[in-house]
Amino acid sequence: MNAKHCILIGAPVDSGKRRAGCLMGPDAYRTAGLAEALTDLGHTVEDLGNLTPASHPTEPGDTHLHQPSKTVGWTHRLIRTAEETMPRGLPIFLGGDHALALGSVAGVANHAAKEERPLFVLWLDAHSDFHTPDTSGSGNLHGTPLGYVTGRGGFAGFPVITNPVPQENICIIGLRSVDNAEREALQSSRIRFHDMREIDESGIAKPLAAFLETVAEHNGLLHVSLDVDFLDPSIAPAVGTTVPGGATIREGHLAMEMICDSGLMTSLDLVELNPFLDERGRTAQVMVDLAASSLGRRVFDRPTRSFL
Ligand code: HAR
Ligand code: MN
Ligand code: MN
Ligand code: MN
Repeated sequence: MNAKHCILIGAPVDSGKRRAGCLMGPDAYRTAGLAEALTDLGHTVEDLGNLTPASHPTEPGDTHLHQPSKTVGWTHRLIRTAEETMPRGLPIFLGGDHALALGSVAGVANHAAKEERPLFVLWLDAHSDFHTPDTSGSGNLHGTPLGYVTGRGGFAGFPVITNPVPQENICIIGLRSVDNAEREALQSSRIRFHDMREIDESGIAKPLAAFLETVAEHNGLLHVSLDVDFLDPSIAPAVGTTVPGGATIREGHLAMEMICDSGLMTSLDLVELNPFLDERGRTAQVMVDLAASSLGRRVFDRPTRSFL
């Protein structure tokens, strides 16, 4: 693949849920050799280090939400960082929990609007993360980024979404834990979603190829958001919200290899890694290997131009 300028952005966001530990994620990816893997593939790598949230008010006492002010601070910081890095490379957001995607996706969407190109989002996750603060039973904002970036209401105090991602530009793959409020909202939305039952029956390549074709047809930008819990906990235990029955190592790599072959990916999130729950770094390593597959690591070149 063409050499890219990869910009590593440490985003030690830990405010999106109650169980702590995702703040260690960026350094675990560095320790597992992410920069070296990308350099070996011929890319240039720039590491911005670890960001901090923009200044934010103290947390309100009167809400069911967990640390909304801190997540607002992160969202401001990450929108600006996405806008700054997109024109000059391929930003890789090293989480941090999935609340970082409120900012990464919103910022990338602003860049896409400036370029007058549509943004597409591929969400690889056990969960749909389509809540609003009002529908979230847990009050954990890592369950809300797709609600936020599509412009659903209820995000008082958060940066106003100026460029909502159209629902039909989103594809979720890997679902096996969806709350009732999300299920209803998803089913009446235009989001494409594929649960593990469907992946079991027809494989992961078919829905992914169809989505990539759509992105290519529209000359879109493609943001990929890879949640550790997309993978089965037997291969990726280091996540607070394990759900059995996830993607296998080969399903994960096939998805990333197809993304690579498409040449479409313009930004990437690696989220929800909690190194405190890992076993000798193996989950961090799997995530680094998947990122490498998305950026060209392979055994043999495949000359085909089609996505399947
Ligand atoms: N839907 C549940 C909630 O809102 C669980 C959300 C968990 N989200 C993640 N990221 N772990 O996908 O609380
Ligand atoms: Mn998620
Ligand atoms: Mn998840
Ligand atoms: Mn591979």
